[in-house]
Parts: sequence; structure tokens; C-alpha cells
Amino acid sequence: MTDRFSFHLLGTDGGARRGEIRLPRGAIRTPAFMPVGTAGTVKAMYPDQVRALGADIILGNTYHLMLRPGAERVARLGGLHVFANWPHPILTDSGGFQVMSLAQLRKLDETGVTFQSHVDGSRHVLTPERSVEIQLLLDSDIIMQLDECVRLPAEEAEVARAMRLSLRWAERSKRAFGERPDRAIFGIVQGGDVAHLRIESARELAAMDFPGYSVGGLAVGEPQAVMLAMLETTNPVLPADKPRYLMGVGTPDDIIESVARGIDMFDCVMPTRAGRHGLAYTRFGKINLKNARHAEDSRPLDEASDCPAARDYSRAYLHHLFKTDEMLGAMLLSWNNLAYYQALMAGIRAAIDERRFEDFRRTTKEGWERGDL
Ligand code: PRF
Repeated sequence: MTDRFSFHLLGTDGGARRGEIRLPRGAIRTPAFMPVGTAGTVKAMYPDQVRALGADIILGNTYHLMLRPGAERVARLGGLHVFANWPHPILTDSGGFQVMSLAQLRKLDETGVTFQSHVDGSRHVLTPERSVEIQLLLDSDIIMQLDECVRLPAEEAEVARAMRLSLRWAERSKRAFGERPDRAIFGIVQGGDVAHLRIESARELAAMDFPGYSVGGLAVGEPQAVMLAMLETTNPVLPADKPRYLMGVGTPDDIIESVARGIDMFDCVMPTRAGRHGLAYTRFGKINLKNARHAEDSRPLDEASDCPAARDYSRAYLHHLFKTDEMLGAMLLSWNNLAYYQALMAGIRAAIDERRFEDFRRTTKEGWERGDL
């Protein structure tokens, strides 16, 4: 056990990095996938189940929790770990990205962002200082600076303006965070699809000496090749001895390709959201259980999986659960999909440890392409 945040680079294989983040609430094995628990719950999953799949950390959202139940209330109830019965590390996003995608009547200026709640229309202000305060009230272990993410495609001038605003907000966020060795605040690289803006952002943030760095503003409408090119541009500028988190990414293929370019942490709603909509991730690629071709298929999703959801229920039964809108369908596919993602991360980590990441990358992709029929 430790009383401070630290990152340890344990080994590399090509561009891929194997590491460990240490925190008072536990260690995070990297490369790591963080299941998304937006409103203090990984949807349709019990916390014990999430943990048993191998998740060392989950994500929570400032935006949702400040609206309901409110950060001060969570603090009075003992913080998010106690409230949600997740005693392990939690990373929180800062709210700006969710305001821009969910809130109404948004107004952004140098001070911060003013918006109306998507829940009840009430008016709220999020400044860099208030975002850090909320994340500390939640008792988050890894806090994000407030930033502005621009959707792509966008004009270069607009991308540059948002990136430089995010740099000024990075300084304010870091100052508001102060000296707290028991947790960490990450700066967020912006700069859209413009290489020189990404480099400027990463350099300036590195000069501020954050405990870790997030890569934001990607997977927001650009092709995968552009995202990967931006990682190749940005990652060499970031300090090698600090963790790198690619925000809101992604598909299993995005994750493997980003690990190959030096990313250590990921989060995405994809496994849980797709699961609630009838889509299963497997070693053989994606399976849409709503499709009528599964109506009499007595095979499980993957008889070789460790996950009961993949092994013990037929595709025909899963198809029936989605046709009848039964809750168990969403529960089983969320479980299957998070199991698949965590097994993928475990496979990635073992491959880097054994310096066979290239081989793992190739055979994993071959499995998706081959299918199972
Ligand atoms: N900034 C923040 N959160 C995010 C993003 C970002 O750019 C993204 C972009 N993929 C997802 N979540 N603060």
C-alpha cells in the first residue's frame, strides 16, 4: 500500500508500454480500460461484478453527479466510493465535454461554461476551479482539468482558440488542485487534427508538470487514421515517466492501435451502451443479437470464455430477451462486453510483458476478421 500517487513504467515492447499506477485505494495495471460509471453506476452491472472482471478503476462524471444528486450531497454521504460501494480508484471527467454534448443554452467564455441542466432546465456555472472542487467533493482519485473539446471537422482558428483556452484552464485547474500527493490531476491535450497545435498543447502542458496527461479532442468525428496520426505526433512530446490517457476511446481495434502508439489508459461507453442495445463483442468480432438469424441458434456467444454471460446462455435466448425488452438482456451483454474488454486488456498486458505484442495484435485482429460462422 502507498499513501501517494505514482506511476511506474515496467517495460515496453515497440511503442507499447506496460505500467502501474499506485494510489492509496489500489493499483491500476496499465494499459487499463476504465468502465464508465457516469452517474455513479456502471449501467446494468453490480460493482463486485465489475471488479471481478479485472477493472482496477472506473470513471465518473462531474456533469451528471453535480446535477444529481449534487457534489455536496455525495460528500456528506462519504464520497463517491462509499456512496456507490466501489472502494477502488475512481477517475472523474471535468464536465466540459458533457456540457457541450448534453446541456442546453450553453455559453462559454474565459471564466468557464454556463449551461442549463438537461434534467430540469436549472442554470449552472462550471469554472476550472468549481470543476476541481466538485471532483474533490466526490473524492475522486484522478481528476481532470476543465477543457474545451471541439468536434471535427473544424476550422484551424477555432481549434487553436479552444486549445489555448484549455491551456489557460489547465493552469487554473492545477492551481485550484494545489498539492495533494494522495491523488492526481491530469492536464488534457487538445488541438484537434492539427499536428502543430497538438505539439504546442503537449509541450505547454508538459512544462506545467502534471502527474499525468490526457489526450482529448479525438474520436470526435475524424477517421481512425487521423486519430492515430495525432497520437504519433503527440505522444513523443509527453514525458515518458507519466501516464497517458486517451479519453473516450474506443473500439477494441482503436485500443490495440493506440496502445501500439504509447497510450496507457482508456474509457468508453461502447461495451456497456452497445450491450444495452443488443450488440455483443467477442473474439470473433461483433454479433448483433437482435438479428433474426439468431432466433434458433443454440450456441453460446463463446463457449471458451471465462464469463458466464458468454458461456451459459444461448444466442437464441439472448435474441429472445432483446425481442421482449427484458432487463436481463442488457445485463448479460453488458457483462459479456466488459468481460471481453477486460480480457483484451489482460491479453495486451501479458503480451507486452512477454514482448510478443506484435503477434498478439495480429492474431487478435485475425480473430475479428475470421468471424465464427
Ligand atoms: N475532454 C474531456 N472529456 C472527454 C473528451 C475531451 O476531449 C473526449 C474526446 N474523445 C471524451 N471525453 N474532458
